[in-house]
Amino acid sequence: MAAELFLKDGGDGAGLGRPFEGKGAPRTLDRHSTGWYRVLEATKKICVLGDPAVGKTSVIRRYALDCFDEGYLTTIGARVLNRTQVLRFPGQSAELRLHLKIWEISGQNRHLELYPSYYLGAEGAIIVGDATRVETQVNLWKWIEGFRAAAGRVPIILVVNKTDLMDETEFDLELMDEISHEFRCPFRMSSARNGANVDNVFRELAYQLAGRKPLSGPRRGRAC
Ligand code: G3D
Ligand code: MG
Repeated sequence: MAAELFLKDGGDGAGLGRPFEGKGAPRTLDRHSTGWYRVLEATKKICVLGDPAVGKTSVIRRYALDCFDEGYLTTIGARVLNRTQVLRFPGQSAELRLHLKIWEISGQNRHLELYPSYYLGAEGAIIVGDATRVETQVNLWKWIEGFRAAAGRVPIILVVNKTDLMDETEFDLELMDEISHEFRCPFRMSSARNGANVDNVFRELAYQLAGRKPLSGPRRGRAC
C-alpha cells in the first residue's frame, strides 16, 4: 500500500546522527498500516573518480540502474546520476532517505583543471582503481589529494574494480594498505561486471555520510 506522506516542520532529529541536525533537511512522517514511523530525507553530492577505464561509469550504472553495458562510451568531463539510498538504524522507528547525486568525473587529463570545481560541495567520494592495472592503484594517491584539496576531509572509499578478471589481476595489497592507512579511508574490491560489492560500497559511503557504520557489509577489500 502506498505510504501517506505528511510534512512535519521541525523535529529534533534525536538519535539519527549529528550530520542531520540543524541542516534544514525536510522532515516527514509516513503512515503505514503497521503504524507511524519517522522519515528523514537529505540530498548529498558524491563524486566517483579515478583513472580512465577503471570502471567508474560501469560501477555507477550497476548501482544506479543495476545493469552492465559492454559498449558504454568514454565519458567526457563530468555527469550526474541520481539514486536514493534508504538507511535504517537498529532500534529506531525511523529511516533516512539519502538522495545521492552521483557525479562521475571522467579521469581524462584534458579536463584536469576543471576537476576542483566539480569536487566543490561533495560530501564524499568513491575513488576507483583497476585490479588489472597497478598504475591505476598508484594513481589513487593523486586523486585523493586532488579531491581533498577541494572538498576537504570528507569520507572516501577506495575501490579496486574488475575483480572478475582474477587471472589478469595486478593487485598490490601492500600498496593499497599503505594508501588506505595514509589517508585513513577503507578500500574495497568490486566487479561492475558481476555486481560484486558495488551496492555495498555505495551503502557504506551513505552510512558514513550519515555518521554511522553500515548494519552489515564486508570488513576488508574482498569482493563477495
Ligand atoms: P571509466 O568510466 O572509468 O572510464 P568504464 O570506465 O566504466 O567506461 O569501463 C572501462 C572498460 O572496462 C569498459 O570496457 C567496461 O566494460 C570495462 N569494465 C568496467 N568494469 C568492469 C568490471 O568490473 N569487470 C570487467 N571485466 N570489465 C569492466 P570496454 O571494452 O567497453 O572499454
Ligand atoms: Mg566513464
